[in-house]
Amino acid sequence: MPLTQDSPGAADTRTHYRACHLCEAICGLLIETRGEEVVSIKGDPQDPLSRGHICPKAIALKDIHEDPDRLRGPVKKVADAKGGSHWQEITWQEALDTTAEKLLETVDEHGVNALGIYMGNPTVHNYGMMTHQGQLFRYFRTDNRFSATSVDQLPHHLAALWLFGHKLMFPIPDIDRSDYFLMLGANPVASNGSIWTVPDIRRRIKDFKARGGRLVVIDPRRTETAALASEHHFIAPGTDALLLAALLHTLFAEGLVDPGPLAPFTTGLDAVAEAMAPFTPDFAATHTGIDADTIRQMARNFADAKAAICYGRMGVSTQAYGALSQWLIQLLNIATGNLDKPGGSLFTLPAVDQVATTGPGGFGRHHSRVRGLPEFDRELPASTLAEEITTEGEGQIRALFTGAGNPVLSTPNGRQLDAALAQLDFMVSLDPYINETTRHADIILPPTSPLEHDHYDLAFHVNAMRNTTRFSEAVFDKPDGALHDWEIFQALAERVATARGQETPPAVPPAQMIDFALQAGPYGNASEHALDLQQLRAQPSGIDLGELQPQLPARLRTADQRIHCATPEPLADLARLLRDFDTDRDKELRLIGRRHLRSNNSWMHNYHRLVKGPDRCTLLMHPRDMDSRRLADGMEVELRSRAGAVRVQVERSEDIMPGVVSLPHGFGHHRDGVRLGTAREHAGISCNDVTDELALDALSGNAAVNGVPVTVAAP
Ligand SMILES: Nc1nc2c(c(=O)[nH]1)N[C@H]1C(S)=C(S)[C@@H](COP(=O)(O)OP(=O)(O)OC[C@H]3O[C@@H](n4cnc5c(=O)[nH]c(N)nc54)[C@H](O)[C@@H]3O)O[C@H]1N2
Ligand SMILES: Nc1nc2c(c(=O)[nH]1)N[C@H]1C(S)=C(S)[C@@H](COP(=O)(O)OP(=O)(O)OC[C@H]3O[C@@H](n4cnc5c(=O)[nH]c(N)nc54)[C@H](O)[C@@H]3O)O[C@H]1N2
Ligand code: SF4
Ligand SMILES: [Mo]
Repeated sequence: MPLTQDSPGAADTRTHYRACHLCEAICGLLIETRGEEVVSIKGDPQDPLSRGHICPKAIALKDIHEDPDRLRGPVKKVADAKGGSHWQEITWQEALDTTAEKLLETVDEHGVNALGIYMGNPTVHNYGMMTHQGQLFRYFRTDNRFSATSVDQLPHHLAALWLFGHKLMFPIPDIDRSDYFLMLGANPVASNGSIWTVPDIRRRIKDFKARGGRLVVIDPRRTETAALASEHHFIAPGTDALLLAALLHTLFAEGLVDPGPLAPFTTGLDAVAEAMAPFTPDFAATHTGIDADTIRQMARNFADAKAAICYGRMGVSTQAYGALSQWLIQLLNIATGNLDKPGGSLFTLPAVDQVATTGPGGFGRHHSRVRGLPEFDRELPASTLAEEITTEGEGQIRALFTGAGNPVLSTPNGRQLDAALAQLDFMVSLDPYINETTRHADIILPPTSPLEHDHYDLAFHVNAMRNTTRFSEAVFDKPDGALHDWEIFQALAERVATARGQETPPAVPPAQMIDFALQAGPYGNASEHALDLQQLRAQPSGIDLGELQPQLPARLRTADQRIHCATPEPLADLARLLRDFDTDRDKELRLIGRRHLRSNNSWMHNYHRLVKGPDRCTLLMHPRDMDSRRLADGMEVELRSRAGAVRVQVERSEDIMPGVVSLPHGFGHHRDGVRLGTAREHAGISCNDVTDELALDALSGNAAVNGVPVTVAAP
């Protein structure tokens, strides 16, 4: 229950059960409050998934709530006499009326595609944004929709759609029961896991190894995760598809392919075998930097393990062969019978089952106007947003809606987008901060703080390594006059409907939708659990629904409930891979990213306890590469690509592969008008001022923010 006391004393201290929504690990928290103050934040040992785990970011929930820079009410940009502008507080009535009017005006005058929409990552961490954005956007069926998906997990969705028939059918690594784990391009010890909700990963890796499990990490950097691994191999950025194809090549060549129980409903492996023929371990060795015998042995170890996992994340998704790599990863799991097997990778059965309740997703049904890039799930690649704003003609974006996103810092060639946003006729942002992106808005609509609304992890139970379910009440009452994200969507939808002479959509709170979905779900009315919201409210640490279970073929959403391995799109993409690596590649340096435990994309640099300490926005470079360029540790260097250049401090490191440099993303808070006081003191520079909007995975349209060719020199 939310707090209501006016004059709290020590006796009024209350403990709230709450999910941390900051990352995909969804840890259970115990938050102690006294009146309006958060007194302490601890891990909830009773949480069946996180078992008391917590990371330093959770404490920042207090900082977010109390941050004086966080907007408490809507603001509009007003021009000054001197040609500048300032922000003026306005009423919700004015903010919502003006926004609805401007959006309608844009589409009435210029057609529906004149409206662009960009939704950022925190959308999936805030269930009201997921349940209610459709209330508004159904009135604006624009082709120009964008999200963080296309700088992130788009290849995972495609592999899931192609092989299993639904964009959300992600195979989840069952580390607690596994013997062998091949991990590519992921650093869960820093990220806490992604498309793999796995709180307390450090302990799980230790337990896995103590049981004799072998963790093999493939990464151009010796990461925090690599440091815990049984084996770590450097790999040249963007060459994972060659390694994965060579692993499959070896399995086929040595008769190690055995899909086991998957065989009766799996087709197309013969065609895959044929397609893998040119991808020998020797070919892969030349380009990846991992020698051929090591690759062969890796394939044998994978096949020999009682239960094995192949998993890849950002490093393999956001690179030139993202979709191909994710498809090959699942083929390895399938070909060795490790899919749908305890200790391998399994599908979840979440209490609110999005696989059953959302559409499967589609690909390439329309293309972007300027560059002809394919849509996925009705969204276009974010790398094309700037040119869709600046290129004149029918369908040019003139008004933009952004929600919970910061594409100026998070999408390739952010500087170009930064300039493009300035030329919009109208921009509105649903966001609590004036950041690098929202500073361009005409109106900012700030929602309630996270602790002021209730919470259900609609997205992350789908990706979790154990089936659990949990509902969190709001910790604090909503302040007078404040609106939740979902209420803002609802209020805008009501105005648009009224203007269009249509019936206003009913306002059903997200919690009520979850109640319906729980009852209709796999543990609902038709099951012995008979779950509903009331039960979840009564057990705020969460309800354990058990380990992941084999579910195939019943769970498959392909038309004939089979896995068709010979997927035409990635099979055809193998020709591109072969062609690209047929000749010796240029010897340019390659830029990759990196994440830090106390950071979260672009938006958590405003909390002192998360940014204090040494500057983290440095360029890691191998001593060999520094010496050949006569660079000294700590020196300011110029990092340059086709798209742009930045000055950054170089940091000497043996942990990075020679030929590779690494820079975190999400910094660059120095820009004019950004109202993030603490972040500006640790401004750093934006990695995405160097990444290239033309560097894409040609198959999926996903941004290739890893493996960008760059030069580094003394300025
Ligand atoms: N070079 C490079 N670029 C990358 C990446 C990389 O590894 N390297 N990673 C990519 C990835 S994986 C991602 S997901 C993207 C992220 O890209 P984005 O989603 O565009 O950016 P975020 O930094 O997550 O922006 C979060 C914004 O949401 C707001 N916000 C937070 N919570 C809420 C809320 O509850 N409601 C509302 N309305 N707003 C909220 C914050 O104030 C902030 O403005 O960046 C991508 N960009
Ligand atoms: N602390 C913290 N946690 C986070 C986030 C955060 O910003 N900070 N962001 C959240 C989000 S939105 C996401 S999507 C997840 C991401 O979760 P992860 O994918 O686990 O995190 P990253 O650190 O991006 O890991 C990518 C790894 O790929 C490596 N890499 C780069 N290029 C290549 C390549 O070509 N091949 C191979 N094999 N490896 C390569 C990088 O060195 C890096 O170690 O993290 C989430 N959790
Ligand atoms: S690991 Fe993620 S979910 Fe857990 S406490 Fe840290 S930020 Fe929150
Ligand atoms: Mo992400």
